[in-house]
Amino acid sequence: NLRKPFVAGNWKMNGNLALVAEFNQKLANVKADSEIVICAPSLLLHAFETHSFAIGAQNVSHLNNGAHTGELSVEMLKEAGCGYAIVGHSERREDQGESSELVALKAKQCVSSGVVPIICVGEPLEVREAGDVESFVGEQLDALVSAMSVDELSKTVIAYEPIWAIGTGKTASPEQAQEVHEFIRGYFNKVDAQLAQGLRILYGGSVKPDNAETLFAQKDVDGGLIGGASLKAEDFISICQAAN
Ligand code: G2H
Repeated sequence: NLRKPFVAGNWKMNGNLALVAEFNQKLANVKADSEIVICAPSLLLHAFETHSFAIGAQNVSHLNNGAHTGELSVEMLKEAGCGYAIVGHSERREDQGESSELVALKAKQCVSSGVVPIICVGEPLEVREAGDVESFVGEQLDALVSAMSVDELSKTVIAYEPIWAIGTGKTASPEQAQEVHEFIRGYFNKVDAQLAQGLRILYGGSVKPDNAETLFAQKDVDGGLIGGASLKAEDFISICQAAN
């Protein structure tokens, strides 16, 4: 397998300096063959001691520095030690009205500064029930392919997060996840075969220590984006080890 397993924690709007200190201590000697990233609130990033894992942001501006009140530029995040940034999480697509076109610009901005965007896609329940998952996710991917070159796309990570599985305790079955991951890889295969082979596609949505291994064992699942379970060091560590 030429794709190195990848596990990213998404703390969302949770955590504090005490939790960072706990993670610094408990993750210091973790042995895992996967790439491990913690995407914490940006104000906490400075406090991580990143010896055994990397850090990432949960959002980034698509613009350079300038008159954009409240935004953080990719260069600022980079200076804070970020190697990664989540873009287009469904919570932001919903709460902040981020369009797929904007998400693509954010991803492109990350790549231009050498930050790896973790680009989230995924369908709501009514789309799944209507049998339209592939056209819905396909449109989210279309926006990426129109804005980015093959070389740029090769410097990204994709996360498939079915919205009905996020924070609900309902996980997609390994077969449901594999089906969509295979569709996503197939989509990129039509763009460029080498791109598709190397692209890491993560699954996100209620991943826990007891379901991680079977999810990660699927052929096209290269790791996970972990929300709730990434807030407990022990759970997060065992999920990281399940990705080896
Ligand atoms: C999906 C996931 C992390 P959770 O949003 O991005 O969260 O694991 O809590 O469902």
